[in-house]
Amino acid sequence: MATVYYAFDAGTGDASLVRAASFANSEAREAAFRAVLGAQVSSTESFESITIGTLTPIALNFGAFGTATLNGIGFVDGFAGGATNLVGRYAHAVSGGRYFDTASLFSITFSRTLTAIGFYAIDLGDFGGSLTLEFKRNGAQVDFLTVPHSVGGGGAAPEGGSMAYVGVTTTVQFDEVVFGNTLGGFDVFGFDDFIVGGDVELPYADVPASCVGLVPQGPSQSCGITVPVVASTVYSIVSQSYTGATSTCGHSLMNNPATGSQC
Ligand SMILES: [Ca+2]
Ligand SMILES: [Ca+2]
Repeated sequence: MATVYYAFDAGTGDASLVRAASFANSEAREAAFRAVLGAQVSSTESFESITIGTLTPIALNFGAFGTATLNGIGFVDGFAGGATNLVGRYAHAVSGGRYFDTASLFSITFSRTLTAIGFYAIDLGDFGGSLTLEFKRNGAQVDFLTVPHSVGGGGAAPEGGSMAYVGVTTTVQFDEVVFGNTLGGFDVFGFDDFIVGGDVELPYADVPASCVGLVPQGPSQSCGITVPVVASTVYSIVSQSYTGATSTCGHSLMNNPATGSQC
């Protein structure tokens, strides 16, 4: 199950030279999403260090939350000083101004498991397309949702050139997100300022597939295993308090990380 944090700022139309008049709604929702994540949030991948024109696969950096690879259709574009690409897409930040521009399907594969992702999305739905998010773990779908943005036509405002914030938390860990477009090749989207986060990473062995979805995956709980939240990417288990519902995992808990999960 996923929880979506969404907000929208109207655009000025696809043919406009300027960005949305305000990002206030989107930025307020980002702040609210970050408040939910607390300390479990990565650094921001803003695309500002990636050369304009770079095609996929594109390497992304999420600091303490690992790396990722962006595959599929699209490229990094950029316009300084708050300008647009003249058809309604642009970066979130004024300084720098780089973002990912895509007309179709793409995916981000992460180096670790996560339970949260957030990003700015530009120019959604102005030609009738809807953004979908498929969450995967080890190649299998664990969640799917259609982002609840408005859908218009013809590139006009308010959808044309709009800015939206989309934050999602999931109750099941994922290691890949597939970004779909119901009118791929026709309605083009822009993306910027990705963050990821959520549940702490388990050491050495991940949560076994038999545990996925059985208990909530909260900031301090994974399949009934309580692990500490530390700055390093290496964790050690300090307690083994089983707090999950009755499941096939029973009360059998992860043992020494060196020997893997016994759940
Ligand atoms: Ca950017
Ligand atoms: Ca569009």
